[in-house]
Amino acid sequence: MTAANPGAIAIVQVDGPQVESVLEGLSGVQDWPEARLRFVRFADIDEGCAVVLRSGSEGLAQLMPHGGPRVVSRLIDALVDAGCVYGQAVDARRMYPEAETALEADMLRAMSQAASPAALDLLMEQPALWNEAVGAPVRREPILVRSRALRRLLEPATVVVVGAPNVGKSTLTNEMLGRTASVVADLPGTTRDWVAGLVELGSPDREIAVRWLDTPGFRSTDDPVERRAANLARQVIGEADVLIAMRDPDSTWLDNDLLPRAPDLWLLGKIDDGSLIGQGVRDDPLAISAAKGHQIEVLKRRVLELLDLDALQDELWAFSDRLVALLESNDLDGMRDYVGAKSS
Ligand SMILES: Nc1nc2c(ncn2[C@@H]2O[C@H](COP(=O)(O)OP(=O)(O)OP(=O)(O)O)[C@@H](O)[C@H]2O)c(=O)[nH]1
Ligand SMILES: [Mg+2]
Repeated sequence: MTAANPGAIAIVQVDGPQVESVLEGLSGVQDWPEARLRFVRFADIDEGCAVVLRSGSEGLAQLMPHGGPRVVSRLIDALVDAGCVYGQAVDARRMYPEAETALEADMLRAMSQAASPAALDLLMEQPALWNEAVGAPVRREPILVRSRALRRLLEPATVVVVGAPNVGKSTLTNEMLGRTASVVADLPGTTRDWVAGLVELGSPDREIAVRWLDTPGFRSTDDPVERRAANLARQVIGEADVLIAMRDPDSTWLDNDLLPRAPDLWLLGKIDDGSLIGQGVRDDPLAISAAKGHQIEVLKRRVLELLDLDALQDELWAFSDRLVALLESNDLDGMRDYVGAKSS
């Protein structure tokens, strides 16, 4: 339940039949009447507030340690040692008792976790769309394919920029991030580590977040620091959903064997006079100027196209693991139940 960023106070929720004994084991305090907020020590980890909100077979407790990631992760480890199960396994209907259907509960959970604002409108449409859809035979395969692309609205896609040193990768990353995240210098080999940030693509009313990664420039070198940087870059390229190759008018493309996979989009940087445009392929790269901001909107659009997120409409989205499983197994009764369709 903790906010995605490090916060002052985290909330760790425990639910199940024995929340009191879990709290007792962790804090040494024995008496846990419902709704009494107590200030306790959480083993040797931290101190903070804890409360049992509901006892009994559907017990619910909340622990409020300091929000540092290390504290939270140690507390979770201690809870797991005490027999708790961590993770998304928790039924969303327990988290959102106000939801009328299982689908609606999962929708609320997805909305609370979505990386992209554009996910919200689309998620809100899902109860009505699915209710309508389960009345007739559903064409499963296209929905599953589409849903894999749309999943990137919940967990952001990763975009990685690679290229020789000094071609302007960090300048482009800074332009995308709208702040100075990467060190820019007229000195090849400036970036020694990868730098990442969330970039909003899409239109103002349909913002789509992607993780944008700058990498150190590659080249054949004996310098151990640069070599280490290149190895790091190769690691993050493996995670890329979109791989962008970049060069400038004075340099050539990276050797293909330096990269673990082929790029999806080819950029020619430092075209400040806007004299070229280009298609974005190797022989005809998309010409941009990060310094002047030329073609940056085109670049954003191309990335969204590659992710298949450029044209969102009100469409069926198997946004939860449960929906995907029901579709894959073609369980129509289970689907109607999940969607809460009125039986006819
Ligand atoms: N004229 C012009 N100069 C640019 C542009 N983009 C980057 N530069 C300049 O090119 C130089 C290198 O830019 P960086 O962004 O540091 O290049 P890089 O690819 O990150 O370099 P490494 O981190 O060393 O691999 C700097 O002097 C930038 O100011 C551009 O669009 N136009
Ligand atoms: Mg750089």
